[in-house]
Amino acid sequence: HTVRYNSSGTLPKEIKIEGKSYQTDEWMNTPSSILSAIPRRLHLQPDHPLTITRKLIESRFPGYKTHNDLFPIVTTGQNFDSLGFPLDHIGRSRTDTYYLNKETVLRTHTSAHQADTFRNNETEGYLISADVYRRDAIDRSHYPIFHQMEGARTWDRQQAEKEGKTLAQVIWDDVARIPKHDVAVEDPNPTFHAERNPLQATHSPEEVEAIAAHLKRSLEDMVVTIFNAAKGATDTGPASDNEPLKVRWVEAYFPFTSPSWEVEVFWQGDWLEVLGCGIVSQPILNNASVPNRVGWAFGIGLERIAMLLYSIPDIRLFWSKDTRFLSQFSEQKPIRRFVPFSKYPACFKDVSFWLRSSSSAAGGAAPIHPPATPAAPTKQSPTSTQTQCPDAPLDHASVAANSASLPPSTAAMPEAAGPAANTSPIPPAAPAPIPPSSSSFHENDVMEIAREVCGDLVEDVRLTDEFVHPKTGRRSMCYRINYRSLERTLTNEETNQLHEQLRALLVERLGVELR
Ligand code: FA5
Ligand code: MG
Repeated sequence: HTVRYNSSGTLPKEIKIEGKSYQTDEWMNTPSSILSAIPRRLHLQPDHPLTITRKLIESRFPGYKTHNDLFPIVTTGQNFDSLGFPLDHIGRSRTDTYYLNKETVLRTHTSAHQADTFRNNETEGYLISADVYRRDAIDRSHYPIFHQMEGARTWDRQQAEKEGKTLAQVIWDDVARIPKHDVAVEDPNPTFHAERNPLQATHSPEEVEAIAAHLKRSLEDMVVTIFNAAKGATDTGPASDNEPLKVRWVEAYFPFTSPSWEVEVFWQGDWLEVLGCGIVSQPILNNASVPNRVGWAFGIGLERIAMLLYSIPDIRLFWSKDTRFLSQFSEQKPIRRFVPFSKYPACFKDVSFWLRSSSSAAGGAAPIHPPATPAAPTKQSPTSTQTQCPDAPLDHASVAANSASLPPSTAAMPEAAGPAANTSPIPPAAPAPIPPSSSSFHENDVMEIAREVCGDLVEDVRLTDEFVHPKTGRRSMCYRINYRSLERTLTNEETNQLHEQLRALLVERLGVELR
């Protein structure tokens, strides 16, 4: 399974993944650490919390055909084009998506399999659970690999006619079969809205009302039952704060559904997005040779649900092989709140650097040669020698208090921190596809290098300072790296070594100048 890199650490021309060969090109940006995680398939490991979560959700969709071992390497056609992603969509960029070559990516979502699964036309409903890959931030709720479950349900218009019914009638009959629940779910928006959340031209309002009712009832049933299961099984489940479960629907946007919605669950004082869904874009079904079918689809984050169910505090834990983690979960036993084993000390280290001149100022004010002695910056910034090691851990609140230019603090979960990689409703202005040789700086490259050097020994990477030199126009960035193992105390020597490697790789890969 191991992907072999050349001795220089550069990428080989051809890579083999589970017996399949891929030719790489200048689009290749997938590190060996990611490729070697492919065989893990956490959602299939017996007694793994992701497996338990997957099975719990599957149990609420009886009769749906499950696909749990679809291969993670797909074409850009499957991941983007088949779903109607515009050519300039940010999700296609190399800063957001792992490419093997121009036409081949690690799937960024389970929706990559929608078109193929509809084309097979095996059943009316299906569920696809799988590992998905995104270049993203580093913190306790972001990992470059996570797991999603896709679900879809369609109905055949011609079949309805044969039964002498309208499509809407057939669907409402099915809605009546979904179990009822007693949680008051907030749903203030109309099912569709001409500007914000439009109907598709080929769908009647009656049909969409029926499909939306089926979708919403199905997903509410799933969310309510699994959280009640956790609550009933132990009084220390997700609702241990004794708060009643709060769920709400919000309007959303995806290139491949309309109208679209998201489900949010109230958790630790904030609304947390758990899934996206909507009425399937008819061209997807038409292109899949099932033009008479109409229906809904959803995509849910399995880690997100598992973290809620078990109160798992750090997304890296899912990858742990430590029995202190794994032994706490069992498919046979009721859900119990995860008991964290002792938390080991954090070690914060800063790295500050000047960006390459070519990428330092969008306005082109940057000089070609940096001055030998940069003038004093306009404001105080942390230097690369500033560290807070084990005995003096610095928490994020105090960092925030000390740093005037800190970006909005990364909230508990990614959607609150920024636009999801593949579903940004705002198309970027630049023409695409984005050229691979782009010299501009992207934060995800820093994240990637941190992952490559530290693996799971990095808990969090955040920008703590950024400024543009008033005379030279050069841009300086300072990132704070939080080194922490989930399994042991890191030695000073070890973190110093990691940090030195990280600094060297930043220079090598990004051409930055360390400060
Ligand atoms: C999608 O990926 C769409 N494919 C979902 C979809 C499917 C919509 C079918 C409509 C029809 P999004 O990027 O928002 O959407 O991700 C879906 C869910 O995956 C999120 O609600 C969240 O639960 C989870 N998720 C997204 N990003 C992360 C992440 N970085 N870490 C953990 N979970 C994540
Ligand atoms: Mg989202």
